[in-house]
Amino acid sequence: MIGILGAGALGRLWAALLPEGESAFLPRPGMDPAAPPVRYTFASLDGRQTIMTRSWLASGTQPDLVLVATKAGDTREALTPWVSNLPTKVPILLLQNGLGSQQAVANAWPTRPILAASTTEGANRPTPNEVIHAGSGDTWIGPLTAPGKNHLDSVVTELRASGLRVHEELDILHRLWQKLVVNAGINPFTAILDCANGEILSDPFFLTQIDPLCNEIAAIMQAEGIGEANPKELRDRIETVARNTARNTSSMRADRLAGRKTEIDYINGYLARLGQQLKIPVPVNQSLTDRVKQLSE
Ligand code: NAD
Ligand code: KPL
Repeated sequence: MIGILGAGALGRLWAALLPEGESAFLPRPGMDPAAPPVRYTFASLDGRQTIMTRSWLASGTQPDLVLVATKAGDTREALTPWVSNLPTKVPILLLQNGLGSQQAVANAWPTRPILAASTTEGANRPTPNEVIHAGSGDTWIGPLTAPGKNHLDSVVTELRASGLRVHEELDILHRLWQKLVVNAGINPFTAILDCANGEILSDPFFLTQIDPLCNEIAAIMQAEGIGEANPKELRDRIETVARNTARNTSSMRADRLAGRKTEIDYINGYLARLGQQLKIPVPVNQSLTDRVKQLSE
């Protein structure tokens, strides 16, 4: 049984696609164990709508894998009450965007099999009882702690039952960095300018900030040993994704519009903290972080 922690857009996507009866949501502490199951309408990529009924994990039952689908800022707190009762052999897979939350979990429980995923699947939840599988993508999974390596094969195999494209990635940190670059170069601009991804490309604010931003990120990646990072290549990658997802509302803009806390602390905020530790000036990452926080908090 796969336990899914976080019954939001991504958690409900996995619950909808994994074989029925093989996953259950992990209840929050203190939740009534007899709470009614989670019911929602799930719209597949082809637009077909299905009513899903997915239960909460019954008390006394142990999951054999935990998928953590909370926002980055909630992850460690959400996991804490579960980890103490979870057998040490149960792998924990973190699905968060950005960086910082994954390392916090791996550092808190280094002897547990902790893995992370980087996914380009897209799901959103326009109303509380509706989840849309908005875009198909790829999901790479890799170990964050040494014991995680022993579970990589089995976790990937178990999750392929969803029908999603799931791959093994031994250097998952590198993959998470690639996604971080794209999110750092698109998300704050769309949130600040309140525009779709493609619209940033011709905006004077983006055009004046993108090169200094990519210089900061490349210097941090170099110092952290995350492979070769050429500022021009980073900018090309950011602009290509912005063009390919031109009509999308980014997750950060969506959070801002819905009045939810954004994940800026794990995207540009993570880069700003790392830059300060490494004594690399990070004025652009810091000001983007401050501006997004002013807008949404
Ligand atoms: P979401 O806000 O829709 O879902 C998060 C869920 O976690 C919410 O239902 C919330 O109530 C729940 N939660 C918070 N604290 C909890 C706790 N202590 N115990 C149990 N549940 C708790 O967010 P999402 O869009 O599903 O994204 C989740 C993560 O996945 C984010 O880090 C996001 O960046 C990443 N991600 C999402 C997508 C996507 O398409 N939605 C794609 C890639 C990555
Ligand atoms: O991952 C994304 C997000 O919105 O968080 C991008 C790639 C920017 C697509 O919208």
